[in-house]
Amino acid sequence: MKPSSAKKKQITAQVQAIVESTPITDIHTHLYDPAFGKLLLWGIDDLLVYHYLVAESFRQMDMPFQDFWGLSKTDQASMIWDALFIQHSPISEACRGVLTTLHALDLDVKKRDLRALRKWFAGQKPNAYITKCMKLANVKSICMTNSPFDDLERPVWEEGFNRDPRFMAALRIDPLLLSWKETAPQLAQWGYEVTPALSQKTISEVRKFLAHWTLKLQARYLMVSLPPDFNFPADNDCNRLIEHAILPHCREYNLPFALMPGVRRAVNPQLKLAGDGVGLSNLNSLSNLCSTFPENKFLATVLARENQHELCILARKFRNLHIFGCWWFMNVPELIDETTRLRLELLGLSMTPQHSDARVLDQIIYKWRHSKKIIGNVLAEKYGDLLDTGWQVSRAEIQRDVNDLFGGAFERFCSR
Ligand code: HDL
Ligand code: ZN
Repeated sequence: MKPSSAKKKQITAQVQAIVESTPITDIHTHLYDPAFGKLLLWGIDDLLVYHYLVAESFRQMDMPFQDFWGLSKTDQASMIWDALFIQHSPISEACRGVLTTLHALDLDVKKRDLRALRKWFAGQKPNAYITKCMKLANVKSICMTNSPFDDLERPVWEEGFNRDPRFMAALRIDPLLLSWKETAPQLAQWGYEVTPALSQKTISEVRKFLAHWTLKLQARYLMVSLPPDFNFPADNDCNRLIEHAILPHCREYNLPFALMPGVRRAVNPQLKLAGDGVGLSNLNSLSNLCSTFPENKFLATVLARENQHELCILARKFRNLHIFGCWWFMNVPELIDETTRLRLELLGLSMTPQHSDARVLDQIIYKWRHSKKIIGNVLAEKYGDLLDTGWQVSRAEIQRDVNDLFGGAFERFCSR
C-alpha cells in the first residue's frame, strides 16, 4: 500500500524542524576569533564589499578599476548598494544573502535605507554581535583559515591570546606548497635552517615549522587550495613537500590534509580578491594521494561543478577521503541541490554537505539559512523514497543523520 502523503508530509516537517534546530560545525570559514580584532569582518559595509559583490558590481559600472579601489570602504559599499540593489534587483545569491541576513536581524530592507542600516550596525558591540550571529545561524563552532604567512594574523598568534572556544583553527599552507622558492627565505628568516633545495635537512626543518604552528594553532587539519593543473605524482617542489613533509606530519599528528583543487588565481588581477576563477581539475591526483598514502586522511572539496561526480566516486573508493562543502562558485542553490543529491545518492551520510566559507561574520546567517533549506528538502525527499519501500525512519534516526551531516561525520573522520 502506497504510504500516505500525510506520512511523507510528517517526515518532511520533522526533517525541517531538526535541520533548523541542529547546531552546526562550520568546517571552513575565513572568520577570526574575536582576539584578532578588525581581522574579523562584520556589518553592512563589509557585507557589501564582499568580493563576490565586487565582481558582480563591476559588471554594472563603467568606473575604472583603480578609481573604485581608491575609494573608502564606505564609498565602495555605497556604489555596490546602488549598482546591485537599487539600479537592478538584487537577484544574485550574494545579493540575496545580504538581504536574508538583514531580514534575520529584523532590519527593514524594503526601506532601502543604507544610512539607517549603517546606524544600526554602528550600535552593535563585537562580542555580543558574534553570539547573535552564531545564534541566528545556529552555528556552534567555526573553523578559521589560519596562515602563518599572513603578516596581520601572525603577530596575534605570536603574542598569544585566550582562545574563544567557539573558534577552531586550520593551518593554511598555500605559500609553502605553491611558491616554495619564494617562501623558503621567509622560513629562513624565521630561524628555520632551510634552503630552496629540498634537502633532508630542509625537509626536517619544514616539519619543525609545521609542528610549531600545528601546536600553536591547535590546528584541526592542514589545508591548501590548488590550481586545476595540480598533479600528483609530479617532479616538483610541491609534490616533494607533500610527500616528505606534509603527509608524514599529518600522520604524526593524526590530522587530515584538506585539498581544495580548481582555483585559477588572479584570472583578472584588477579585481583583486574578486579576480580568481575556476578550472577543471585532474582528480587522478587526489586518487593517487589517497591510494599511495592509505595511512593519511584527506579532506577535499572541488571548485568545478564538472568535478563533483568524480569526487563522489573517489570517496566511494577511499574511506580515507572525506568530501565536504559546495565551495565558492559552487555555493549557489542550483548547485547545492544538485551536489547534495548526488552525494546522498552515492555516499549516503558519510560526507559533510556544506561549509559557509564566510569572510564576513554576518554571512553565516544567510549562507546557512539558504543551504539548510536545500539540504533539508533533499534529505526529506530521500526519506520519502525510503517510505515508499516500507522503511520508516524515526525522528531519532533523522536527528542522528543530521548531526552527522552538520559536523558529526567530520569530527569522527578527524578522530579516526
Ligand atoms: O581559497 C579559499 O579558501 C577560497 O575560499 C577563497 O578564500 C575565496 O576567495 C573565497 O572566499 N571563496 O568563498
Ligand atoms: Zn575559503
